[in-house]
Amino acid sequence: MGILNVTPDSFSDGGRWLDPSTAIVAGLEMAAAGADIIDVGGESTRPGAEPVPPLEEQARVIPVITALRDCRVALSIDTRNATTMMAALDAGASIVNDVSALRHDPAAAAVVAARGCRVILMHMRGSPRTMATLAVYDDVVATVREELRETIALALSRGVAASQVAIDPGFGFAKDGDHNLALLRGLRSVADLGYPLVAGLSRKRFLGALGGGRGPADDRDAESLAAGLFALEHGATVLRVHDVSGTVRALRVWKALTG
Ligand code: HH2
Repeated sequence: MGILNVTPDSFSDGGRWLDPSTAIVAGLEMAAAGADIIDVGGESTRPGAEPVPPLEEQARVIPVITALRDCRVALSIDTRNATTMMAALDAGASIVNDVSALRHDPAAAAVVAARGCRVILMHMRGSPRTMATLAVYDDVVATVREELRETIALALSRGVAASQVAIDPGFGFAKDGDHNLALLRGLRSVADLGYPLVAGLSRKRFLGALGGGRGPADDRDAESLAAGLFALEHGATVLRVHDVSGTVRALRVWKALTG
């Protein structure tokens, strides 16, 4: 899953694709490089980020989704807002990626249930503005697993079908560096919930710290690849990445070796 942030302030590619024509070219390049999914987002969810009004979010993402709808790659919309979900599904997206797991907007679950699209339910506590203060766990793996189980049950109780659901442990969302590392080591236990598992590790700060680099976020692709391959070996089915070309080439080698 290639990441296409049509935002001025995303943590690693903010401002790069804000002009729709550059975003569309970047999306086509991701498709040509071998992405299976392109995840289009119009609101940064980095720690401390301010919410973006849904109409502004839609003005950023809808032209990009409309232009990419025929590129034979599945499109997902990275949003917490029900009206943006609807507009994106109408424009050609087939997957909803909601970092709030359908909790931020009370109308979101009904949209996903009615449209029958795939939905990624990610683990987070609070909102991007408040989550850093909520990173408190005795056993982060067991707790994230349990909270994801409750999140899935809530979505199902609102009419979403189990066959629509994928899950994501939410690396960097209400977790500190040690939590992220423990969660990655214990990923198999989250995968054992039995749903397709998305891992969003790309360029996250804890990987930069582990790799010893002090550079900017867009200089963390080597660390991201190492962590991504580990995630695949421990139950992940989708890697959400900024560097599609490098990841696809690494995966070809990995698949040739592992069968
Ligand atoms: N991480 C980010 C955004 N959306 N969605 C899922 N399912 N999993 C993630 O880990 C995830 C996500 C944050 O990364 P990015 O989109 O690069 O940055 P920003 O939120 O600043 O736009």
